[in-house]
Amino acid sequence: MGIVGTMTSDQLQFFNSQGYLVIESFSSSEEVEALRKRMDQLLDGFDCSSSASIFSTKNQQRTSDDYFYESADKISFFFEEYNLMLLFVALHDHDPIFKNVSCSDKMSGLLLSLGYKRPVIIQSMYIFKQPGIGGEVVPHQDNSFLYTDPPSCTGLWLALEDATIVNGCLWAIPGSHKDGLVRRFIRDDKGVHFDNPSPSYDQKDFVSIEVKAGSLVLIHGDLIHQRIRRNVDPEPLYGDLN
Ligand SMILES: O=C(O)CCC(=O)C(=O)O
Repeated sequence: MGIVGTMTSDQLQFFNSQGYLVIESFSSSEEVEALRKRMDQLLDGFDCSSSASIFSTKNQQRTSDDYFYESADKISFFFEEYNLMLLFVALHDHDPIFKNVSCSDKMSGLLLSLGYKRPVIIQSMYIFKQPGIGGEVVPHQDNSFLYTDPPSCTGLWLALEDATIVNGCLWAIPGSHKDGLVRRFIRDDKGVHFDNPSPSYDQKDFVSIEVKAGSLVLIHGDLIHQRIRRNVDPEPLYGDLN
């Protein structure tokens, strides 16, 4: 028998109404450990004096260099603002350990529940989240960047350690996916740009999605979400965002 959808109707209902869903204990501690260990090995082989570039959601022009576009079908390293490093793009295709997890029946089962017939992975990232350093990810919808008509993107975000408001958990506006896609990121002969300006969002509408290591967060492609950086000794929560 083929793979079947594995989400319960309560989970599906939560995802459809909120635009995200946390699946606790999705990955075992052994699986999490194997991914982290493999990343240590990949990092050992990375020469940081070589041609890594900076990935920024605030300055999209930075993501338009050749290094960025050539990263689509291999494992590449990027830096974020403020020294946080991020490894990016085709882990699911090029590394057997990451591929096993990304292409598992467990993952497919979730996507089949969401109505996918033949889910395809188009991008994977591994993001380091040391407390106190690293950039922010401004409010966005993944469908702006991974655009299809009709929309078809769902994000799968696996916590490899406990993710909290201190070390960079996700934040999202529940239900915001129901308002549809607000803008597209476009690459044309003028370079890269958005077709519309960003709306301004009230930070009070965001909820933090703090999760334990091994939890998986499903993110609807139209959900407004972000990452806020906080210091180890936190400032007032919304004090430094503008
Ligand atoms: O995990 C993060 O810090 C942000 C990731 C994110 O928003 C995204 O990849 O769309």
